Amino acid sequence: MKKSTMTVRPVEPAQDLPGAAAYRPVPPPAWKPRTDPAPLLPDSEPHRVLGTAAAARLDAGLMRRLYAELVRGRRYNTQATALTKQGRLAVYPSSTGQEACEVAAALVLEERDWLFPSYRDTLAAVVRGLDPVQALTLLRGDWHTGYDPREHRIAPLCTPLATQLPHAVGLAHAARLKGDDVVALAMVGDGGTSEGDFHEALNFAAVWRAPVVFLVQNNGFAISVPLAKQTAAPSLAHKAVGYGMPGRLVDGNDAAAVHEVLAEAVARARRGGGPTLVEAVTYRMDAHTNADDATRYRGDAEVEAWRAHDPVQLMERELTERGMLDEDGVREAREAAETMAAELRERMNADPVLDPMDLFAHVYAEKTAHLREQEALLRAELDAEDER
Ligand SMILES: Cc1ncc(C[n+]2csc(CCOP(=O)(O)OP(=O)(O)O)c2C)c(N)n1
Repeated sequence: MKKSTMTVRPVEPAQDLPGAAAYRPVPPPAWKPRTDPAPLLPDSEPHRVLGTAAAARLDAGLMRRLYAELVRGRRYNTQATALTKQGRLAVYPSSTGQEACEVAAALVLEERDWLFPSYRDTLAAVVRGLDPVQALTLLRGDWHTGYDPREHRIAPLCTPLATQLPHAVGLAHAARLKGDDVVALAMVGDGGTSEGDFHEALNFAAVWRAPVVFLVQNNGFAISVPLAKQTAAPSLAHKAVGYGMPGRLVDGNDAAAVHEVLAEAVARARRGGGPTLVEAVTYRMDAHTNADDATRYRGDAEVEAWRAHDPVQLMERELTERGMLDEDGVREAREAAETMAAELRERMNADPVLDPMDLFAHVYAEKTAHLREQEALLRAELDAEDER
């Protein structure tokens, strides 16, 4: 065997190295004393208002509005789910059980602010004032989002997980640069927090102190994946600390608490204090969508335990006990919800008028030769059908 000619240099003792003095245990020159992350850490318990002494200071007008929207929201969810069974809606990711988050997120914003919803958040868009039929257009299977995002200041409902978050940060940062008084509120699920876009959005938001609020609806599952398989973090709100923003933990079924926490976060963002990550602990009562069977991955007992913590019931009970709501108030809210549902049913039962040529209309400024050929073929086919 050939002997190696490589010589091994003996390791020099550290003190002989140039600049060895810098190796002494002193902090590097750029090191600033670490600030205590405690103010950034979430509370150990989700913040609650309903059923606590704090409920005594509730604003009756705001609470009645929250209640009316919760009742309408629940009815909107059951109606939209029914429409999937009648073949009038292709898919519906229900927010039944999560109405407190949806309603509070919409009501906490000013008209000039922006909402960045995910596919599960059509209810938030409706509460913000969007026509329910427009809100369901995409889920009905149309090629467009159904509404003008600029007119309503509601970004398109995002199906690719967490992609709405960097959009929200970009818009909020741009608004700040322009001197516009705008806050962006972005909604995402617990599963969405594992996406790279979540990380990039929160990092940029904190570095730029962008006026943005991130609302994570921790509803327990990403389709069939439970939270315990999603993350090892003590809570999703803890993730805020790593980015340098406060993390807040709130009972996501307590509409008063969610509204309070989000209002504080929005106010903080508006006065230049930067972003906040809010984790709302809630539960998805229905399956992921009408195409999912939740009984395959969770038990009835768990669902029933959450049914006893229903967001509509929690609010109704509190307001009734405090004399802020009487039988007439309950009936009025339910009647208004029924009227909305009947109108939604009727309008969704009408066949939409669709032009198949739209398929070619809005993707390319200049169509490719291939697309032009397909367009001509379809045109000829439709004309031939018209003549028949
Ligand atoms: C980037 C990306 N990956 C995967 C999917 C497929 N997908 C659709 S919904 C979903 C689960 C999302 O769970 P979560 O973020 O907790 O929101 P939830 O549906 O519970 O509201 C997945 C993985 C997707 N839409 N986008």
